Amino acid sequence: MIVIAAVLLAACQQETAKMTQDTPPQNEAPTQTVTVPEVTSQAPAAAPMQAVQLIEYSIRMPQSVTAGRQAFHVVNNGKELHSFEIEGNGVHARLPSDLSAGSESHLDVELKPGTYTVYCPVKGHKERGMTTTLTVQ
Ligand SMILES: [Cu+2]
Repeated sequence: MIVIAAVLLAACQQETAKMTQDTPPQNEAPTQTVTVPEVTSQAPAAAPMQAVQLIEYSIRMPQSVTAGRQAFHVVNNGKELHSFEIEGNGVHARLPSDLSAGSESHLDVELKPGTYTVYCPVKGHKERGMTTTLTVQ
């Protein structure tokens, strides 16, 4: 009797699982409609994503990007604390907080054509090689 009840329950749960699998698309649709305008207002032109890797002691990233809004996706692949700062042509932006090993963050910057200096602002790291030049075209 318990077995049957369990089987019935399992069958019932499967049915519920199927139901919930079928349901999300319908549920997601209104949520997406609500979310999209919010995202759009934050990133008007869907800024291109630039991957940045921080290690001891260098910064791996594209040497040139196109002008406009750029989204830097910064990952600390090193063992020490690192950060990401970009400076030039009146722009001076930095990650809101330093990144511990393995963590990542984003920095959105509006860049005009020109040359920018990118470096790790953690003490002594720039001098050890965590600096590079970014050309914006
Ligand atoms: Cu560093």
